[in-house]
Amino acid sequence: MSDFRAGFVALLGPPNAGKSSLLNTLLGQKLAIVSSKPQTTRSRILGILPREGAQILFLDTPGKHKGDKKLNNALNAVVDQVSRDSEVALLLVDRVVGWTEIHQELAEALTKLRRPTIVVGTKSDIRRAAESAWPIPEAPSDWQQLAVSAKSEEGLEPLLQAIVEQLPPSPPLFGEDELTDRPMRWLCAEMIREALFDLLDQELPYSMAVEVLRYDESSKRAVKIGANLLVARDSQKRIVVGKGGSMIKKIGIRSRKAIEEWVGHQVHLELFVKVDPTWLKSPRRIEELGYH
Ligand SMILES: Nc1nc2c(ncn2[C@@H]2O[C@H](COP(=O)(O)OP(=O)(O)OP(=O)(O)O)[C@@H](O)[C@H]2O)c(=O)[nH]1
Ligand SMILES: [Mg+2]
Repeated sequence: MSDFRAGFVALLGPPNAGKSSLLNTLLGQKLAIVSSKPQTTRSRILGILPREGAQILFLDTPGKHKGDKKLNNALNAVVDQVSRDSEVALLLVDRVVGWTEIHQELAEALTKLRRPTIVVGTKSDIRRAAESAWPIPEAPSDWQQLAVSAKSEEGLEPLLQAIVEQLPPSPPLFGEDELTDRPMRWLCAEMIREALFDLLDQELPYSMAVEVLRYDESSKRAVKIGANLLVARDSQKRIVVGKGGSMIKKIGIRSRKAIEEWVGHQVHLELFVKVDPTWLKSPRRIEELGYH
């Protein structure tokens, strides 16, 4: 056991860099929700990967971004905290987009923290990505760079080896069968949020939150779940409910299927749309909803 290694590995980068997709692929299981819209992830998400002789504790983070709203502040605070708490950092660069101002900021912060950092070029399966300059010229020259694709799974094994080399000697920090520290209620809320990103127009999911109020496994037939979908305004409620309830029905079906797949059991899901103009403005409420 003495040469066992374990530690926290931060997944950092701007919105849409592919952090959550990479986490899911590395774990071989969906833990973090993914969408083509930026700023999908709102929380620090722990994903535990056992390896021969090592335990890698990935921390997915919200995309670092600019903006001065209360939610942006809370999300950027998560990024800063995870940067400080981790032993190794992965700085993800979407190879189609390249190095940005946000990468520069994150790189400077990581240098100050003296955090061992690996630059990870993502989405290498896309032709325009594969044709982009490599290694990324703007990244600090003493940092290792590795290209991966969460889709084709290329480059994952070398990345895992490089991470393990940087981990400190430590006994395992979590139990062997554990996947995450997030409770079931939170995972359900996230699955519902993913359906919102899939089905609703560009801006709306950003002003919405999901709160699972009931998670009841006492019935043999189905897990009973009740959740509130919070919107900021009446006009948004009308869109989420849809004509004759058509949209909320779609959201319900899509979320239920995702949750059933996850829990491996039949699910009875009840959704309520609730106007709550305050949640986006209250740091306490943002934390209560699990966005930390
Ligand atoms: N082709 C391709 N697309 C990818 C890959 N990885 C991620 N994507 C796509 O890129 C988009 C963003 O992926 P996410 O994993 O949600 O990105 P993220 O960095 O977690 O984004 P935020 O949570 O918003 O910060 C999604 O549409 C993904 O399907 C990849 O390896 N190849
Ligand atoms: Mg994400």
